Amino acid sequence: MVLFVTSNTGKLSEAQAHLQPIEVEQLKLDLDEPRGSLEEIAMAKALQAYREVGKALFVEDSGFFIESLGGFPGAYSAHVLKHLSLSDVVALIDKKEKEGATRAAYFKAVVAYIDDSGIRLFKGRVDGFVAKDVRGEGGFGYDPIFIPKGYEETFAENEGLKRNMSHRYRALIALKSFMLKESPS
Ligand code: ITT
Repeated sequence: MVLFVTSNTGKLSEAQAHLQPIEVEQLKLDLDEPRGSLEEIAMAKALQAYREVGKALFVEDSGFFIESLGGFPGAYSAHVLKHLSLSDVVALIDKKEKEGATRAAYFKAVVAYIDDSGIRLFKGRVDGFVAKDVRGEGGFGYDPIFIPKGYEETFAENEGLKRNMSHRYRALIALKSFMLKESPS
């Protein structure tokens, strides 16, 4: 069993699926979120959580990076969705496209795992585009406006597609193989 410190139920259910057969339990802690890169934020949160609970755990910091906005919202992704709707984001990217920019975007996840032997980072990324409209009911966050490269549906329209290629899947598969190597039983 491993603790996942998060308040995001979308992240939690994906982590429970990706880490099987390792059991994942949610732990809600009110952690400070420093400004910085996903790596810096994930490390700081993992250290703070470990100081509080003293048990093996991981945190995951992720974000949606839009090329024409210089990577924004990135580490501010959760915050931005509290103030803007997904259609606002699409409208902004439509405007940028008219000015000659691409619709390229990616998701990135950084998992920080910590136990008594230290802290380790595992990363994943998936590239694609900002959709022309908000589509689909599945997933969470920016899923209804993200189309992975080579496909036509958004992650929210096709959760099966998301399952095996997402940034979170890639980071957590790396964590899983590390954990199974550490304690194979
Ligand atoms: P915790 O910190 O409690 O884990 P959070 O949602 O605040 O939850 P982050 O600070 O890492 O987590 O913010 C990540 C945001 O990036 C998330 O809230 C979404 O808006 C977006 N995001 C990350 N992964 C995503 C995914 O798989 N699909 C859609 N949006 C995603």
